[in-house]
Amino acid sequence: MTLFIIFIVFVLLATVIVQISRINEMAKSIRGEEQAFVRSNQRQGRYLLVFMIVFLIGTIVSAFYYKNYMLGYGPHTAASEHGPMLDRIFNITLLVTGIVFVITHIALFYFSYKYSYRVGGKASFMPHDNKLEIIWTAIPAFAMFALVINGLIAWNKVMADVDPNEEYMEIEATGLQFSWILRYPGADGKLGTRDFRQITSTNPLGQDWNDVKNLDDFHPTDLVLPKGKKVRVRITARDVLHDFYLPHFRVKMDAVPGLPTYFVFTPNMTTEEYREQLSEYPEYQVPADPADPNGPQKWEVFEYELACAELCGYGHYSMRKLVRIVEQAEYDAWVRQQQSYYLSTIRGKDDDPHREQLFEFEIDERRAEFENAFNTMLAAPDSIEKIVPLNYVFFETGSATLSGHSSHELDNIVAAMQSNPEVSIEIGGHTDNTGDPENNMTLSQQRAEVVEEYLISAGIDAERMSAVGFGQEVPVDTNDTESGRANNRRTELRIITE
Ligand SMILES: [Cu+2]
Repeated sequence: MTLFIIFIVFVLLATVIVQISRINEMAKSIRGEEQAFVRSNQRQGRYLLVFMIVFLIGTIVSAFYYKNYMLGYGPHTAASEHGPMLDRIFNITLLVTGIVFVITHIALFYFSYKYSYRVGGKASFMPHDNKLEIIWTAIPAFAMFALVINGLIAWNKVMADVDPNEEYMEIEATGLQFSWILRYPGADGKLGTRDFRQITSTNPLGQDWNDVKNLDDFHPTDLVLPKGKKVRVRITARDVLHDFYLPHFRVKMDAVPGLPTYFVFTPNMTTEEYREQLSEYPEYQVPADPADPNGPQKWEVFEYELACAELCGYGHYSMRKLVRIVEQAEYDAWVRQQQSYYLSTIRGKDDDPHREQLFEFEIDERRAEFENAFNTMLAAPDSIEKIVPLNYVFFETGSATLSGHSSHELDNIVAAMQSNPEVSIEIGGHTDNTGDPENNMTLSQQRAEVVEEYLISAGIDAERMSAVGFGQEVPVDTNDTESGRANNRRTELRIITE
């Protein structure tokens, strides 16, 4: 409908113009060719003058109306250290071109008016003027030179890479159709190596799991950074061109497949501080959701964002990520909550090259888990059965042969027995419920005895231990059933204190 109306308006306008020119033609023949020409020329001159004034006023009014959307002005100040410098350059360019725009605009229309056709008027003839040539060549050349030099200085500062000796953190952003995968280096502070040939559905970045630096790298959902810390972002793409764009930080860099780029910047305002600043502007003091006038205001729900600034396909719009700038302490807490991609997704799976081996930190974790369970039971009142599950003592199927790094857990028992000489234990053996119950009873007894023998050979007095087989009875319930481990468990300890 709107389109139709616009179409009709254009048709009517065209008709009016044609009619006016017809009337002009007729007037010409009535009043005489020359007189009509003079009149029309002067009228056009006046129209152009009016256009000049209306257009200039319009420009000024709109600039005033939209002033808060100019870079570095009002609520749109930069939230990074280099940001104000870029804003200044944009604004200097705007000022210079703005002045030129106003002067040429006035000259163009005013001269059209001033020199409109006059009967008997004569143009002055000036074939060449060196002085004029020099002036109108030199002034723009000088202005351009100043702008470009200024820009180059800023470019070199903004694009400077980090000095390897200074303190900075490095993260990685990989664009793909249609999302960003962020990668943080984990506790070692170093990003692991990647190889595109290793990209699979479970390994979206092609991280090389043989590189230990990869094992603690994590892929967070949001881009979280500490305020005041220099960040180097490695930027890559997996398929087509994308563009890593953080508008509030004046960060914008293409993500190119096969050609890593980077951007170094230092955020200097937390999300909270930026919101605080926005709260002073009326355009942010309105409800964030127009349908909910009593809901939070626009400044309260403001978030920094990461976007893709390259039209990379139909899902381009969905390449948005939340960016949060927080104080260092909050950042550290956030990092502690993140789980390494390797541990959460790859560990123990078929594509884990380390599945047969136990990492130092896993041994430590298991020790802590055992010590915690042992000490808790030790401190428990004597009225309850003090059962400590041995979650990491494994046996080969249908056999009493220890398997799968069981010695670490057994060593934990040795240590606990040594530091608690008053404690005696009963080692309980179990089996699953497949096979013959009688055989299972024997097997469970053998398993308990294998554990006992291990402890004896490690120097624990046999007097302090007994081994009992429970066959395929479900292990005595402990607070551990929720983890699902009770089903795998083949042995447990019962602590006896006299
Ligand atoms: Cu994109």
